[in-house]
Amino acid sequence: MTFLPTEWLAARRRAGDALVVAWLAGIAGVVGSFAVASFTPSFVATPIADSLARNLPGAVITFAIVVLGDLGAKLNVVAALVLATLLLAGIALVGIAAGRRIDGQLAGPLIATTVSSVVTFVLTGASLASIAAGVGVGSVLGGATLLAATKPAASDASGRRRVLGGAASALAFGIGSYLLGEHVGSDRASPPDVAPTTDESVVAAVDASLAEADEKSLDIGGLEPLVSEGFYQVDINAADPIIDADEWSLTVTGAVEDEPTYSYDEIRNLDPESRFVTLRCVGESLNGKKLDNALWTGVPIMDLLEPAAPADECCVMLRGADGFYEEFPLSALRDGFLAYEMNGDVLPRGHGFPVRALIPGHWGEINVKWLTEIEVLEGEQDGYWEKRGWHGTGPVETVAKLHAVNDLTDGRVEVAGHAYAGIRGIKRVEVSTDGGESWADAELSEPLPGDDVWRQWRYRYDPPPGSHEVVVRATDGTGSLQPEEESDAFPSGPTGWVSRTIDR
Ligand SMILES: Nc1nc2c(c(=O)[nH]1)N[C@H]1C(S)=C(S)[C@@H](COP(=O)(O)O)O[C@H]1N2
Ligand SMILES: [Mo]
Repeated sequence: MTFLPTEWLAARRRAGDALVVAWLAGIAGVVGSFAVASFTPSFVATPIADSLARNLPGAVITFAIVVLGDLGAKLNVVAALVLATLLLAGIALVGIAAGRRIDGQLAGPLIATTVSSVVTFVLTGASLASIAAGVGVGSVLGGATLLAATKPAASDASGRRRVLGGAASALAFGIGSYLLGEHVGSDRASPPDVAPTTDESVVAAVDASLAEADEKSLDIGGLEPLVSEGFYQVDINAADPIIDADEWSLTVTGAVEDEPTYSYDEIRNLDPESRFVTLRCVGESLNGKKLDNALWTGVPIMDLLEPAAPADECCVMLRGADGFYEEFPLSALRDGFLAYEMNGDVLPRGHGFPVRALIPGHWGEINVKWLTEIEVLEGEQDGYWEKRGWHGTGPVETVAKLHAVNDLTDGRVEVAGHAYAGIRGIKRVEVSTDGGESWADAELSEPLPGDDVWRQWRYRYDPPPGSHEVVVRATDGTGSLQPEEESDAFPSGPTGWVSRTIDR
């Protein structure tokens, strides 16, 4: 080993200590923000995750969706957490450096607190959670400085104490802010502060429809009933947007004679109806679980569009409060629906509170949530996903999924799933238990009312000894058989027949 001057060694050690303390400060800042905001748009990592999702190249996003699936969304959040920590740690380093130049022990921590709070506020627009982030950063620096000061500077012990002080402050601060967040959660997401309709005829109709769905559901272990219990959620946001119904409005713009704006109350005062509508995401895998059904209450879109007197134009662009937008033919909008309730409850934040669009028969992506604008267009434009290479605005592909394989007490095997073909409807589902050599009709659940609703299918058989391949395929209401040719979700939705090898 070469000889190193002690001064140089000390400086290197000091720099190392500063990095550790800054890193701890960054973590404390993120923890403080999270403790107050929890996982909402007020949390410092949320806008970073959103910005990654919106700005990464389309190919990267498509890889994340098609190959990584839900893991992709998790990785996005992890990346955002690391970036948020780095950002606050960087500010802490600036604070440490400034503190060394300015007299007064707490100058550095104070600068770091202020800058971190301001930067976090600029990112999130949330005051309390931003202050918590700043105080997190500052208290670690402060703790490190104070404890280090109990030993002469430049001694080894001073450096150790600096790191120890930082770590202790980070821990104390984390616990403190968590407790604070429990009590003053003004930056936290609360469920929408509005009640579902009390209109007796609406409530009665909803109850009757839900009871009908319950009754028509085939009771199959491992298979969602006709009204999904856990409705999938897909959107470009790391945390659900929090929109105040009182401040929200929906405007019709573009190639229209008039540009009416509707408030939440105005929409809820129109004549409501309830409809079953099934949604399916174009980016899911062939036998994925991003296919669900609910009973939605709201109003036909044309009730709001007609007063605008749209020219008979080619298409519309729907825009959401999260910056999402999708374009599709005006003709598809004509049967569209605006929902503000889901299964008899106020529309949950994750599904678009206050109001979302439901466009029958098309892929999920044009069912814009947190809807704020309906723009009538004179020419075609690309939507959010089309700009990233997808073609997900058209009618859905026909699919029969296989989600349940159950052993019956009499030795038979029961296979079951859902089938969906948008507004074409499902006429028939067939099952093969010999890899596609021979086919038999599956039992279908009784159809629910509505133009765009899935069905359940079920088939029971005596399993041949050993391994066999079950294949399932649907025929839609027009008599067309589900296409056998396999294609990936990208760009226009998965196709093929679902098959599964079963060993008995
Ligand atoms: N505003 C907005 N609306 C949106 C999205 C979005 O990211 N932002 N995602 C779309 C996609 S890709 C799908 S599949 C459906 C899913 O609706 P859900 O989350 O209620 O199941 O919402 C659509 N509406
Ligand atoms: Mo989707």
